[in-house]
Amino acid sequence: MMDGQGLRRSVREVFEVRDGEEVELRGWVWRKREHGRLLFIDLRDSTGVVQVAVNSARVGPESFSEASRAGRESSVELRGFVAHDPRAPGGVEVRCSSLKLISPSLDDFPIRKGASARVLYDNRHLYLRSPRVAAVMRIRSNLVWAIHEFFRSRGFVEIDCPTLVTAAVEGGATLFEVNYFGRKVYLTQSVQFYQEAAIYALEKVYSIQPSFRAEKSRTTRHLTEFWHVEAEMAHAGLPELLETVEELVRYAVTRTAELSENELKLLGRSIKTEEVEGRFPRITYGEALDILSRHGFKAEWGLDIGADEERIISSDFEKPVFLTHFPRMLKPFYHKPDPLNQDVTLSADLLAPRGNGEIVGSGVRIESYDELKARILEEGLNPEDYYWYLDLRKYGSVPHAGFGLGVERVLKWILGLPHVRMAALFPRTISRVTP
Ligand code: NSS
Repeated sequence: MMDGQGLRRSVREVFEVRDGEEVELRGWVWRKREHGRLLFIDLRDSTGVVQVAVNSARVGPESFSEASRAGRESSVELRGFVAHDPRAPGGVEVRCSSLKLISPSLDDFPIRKGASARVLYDNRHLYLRSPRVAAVMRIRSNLVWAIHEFFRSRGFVEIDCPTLVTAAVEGGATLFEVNYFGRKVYLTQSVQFYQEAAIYALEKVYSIQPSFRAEKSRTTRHLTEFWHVEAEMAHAGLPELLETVEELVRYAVTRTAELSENELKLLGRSIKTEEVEGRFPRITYGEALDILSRHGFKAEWGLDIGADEERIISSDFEKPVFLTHFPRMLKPFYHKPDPLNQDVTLSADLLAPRGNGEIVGSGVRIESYDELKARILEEGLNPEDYYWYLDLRKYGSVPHAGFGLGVERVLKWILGLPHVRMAALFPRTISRVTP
């Protein structure tokens, strides 16, 4: 039926063309209202939603019958004339001249207003069609784009690392096991060790790929599969590390806001770019304990800074705050002890403001072979599992540092989402691996 290629428009374009222009649209029926011989279809495509008026007096009987049969989420193709009409949502409607049903909905669409989170996520494959969910996914795409821009402009080389691994990076408790031809291997928690190998060839590297954690905790910020932005730099110490993390977060947040104007308008949200302006405050683990004591916590040396503690600390700040110099016993073996105080490490977590908690984990790595081997043994680990990681310290070791940032955690913070699962296309949590 539809042959006028020149008339084809996206929904967003309809709001920009002049009154009376003829357009051809393809999309899905988002909502429909019937008033006898007049139907209103809210037509959705990837760019937005526009009201289409289908009047039986103006379309042929065939088009009207197809429009009548088109239930929610049916796919349709139509032609019509753009009318600027203040009664229509957004001030524009398309007055339909012909309509073809591409494919009807075979059942009632399972997602209705007021559906529970369970129904929404059991039907994530259909829930994605919601313009609000789609807007979050576009913003996510913009954030990842901005992160690539940052690293590329700084001379980092993107590398892709393995997902199947044989040893833990972030402790054995959260490893997922995989049966690898009868041998036990794991899903990666972090590509850090592979990046450490790559800096001897490329000096500054980054990766954006999934990490896996068998997190037993049911919180609003833990996924079992999340997208991890990681970077590693040769010849870097704590000052350069914090500088790079700060600049990345500032650039990524500001640029995402700039790229996502339409989506933010649709969501009725704004990204608080003022939160990332200026230097981020830096406090030591010891100073964090003081803050916690003031809030009534029993904050003794060695206290693990978990979700509750992070919430309290980050509520005290209007910008992201670096928490530095964690005690050795709280951090994985690869963290370099501070030469000025061997009890603490040259490590830093970045906590997002407004109680959002950790978005970045980072640190300077042990560069000495003997020291690294001693730490592996001290943790009760088998040096043979880490033979190649130890090798890196045998041949021209250099000071180096790196970090990991969670994509979904950053989106949760900047968009004010109540749960990280809203930032993932198909979230995986302790209680969900489908769809
Ligand atoms: O465990 S981290 O704190 N650090 C690492 O994995 C280092 N090996 C990274 C590195 O230096 N290359 O995780 C880093 C970040 C953390 O701050 C969160 O933003 C995110 O990864 N992360 C998560 N996001 C969602 N869900 C879960 N379970 C999760 N775990 C970490």
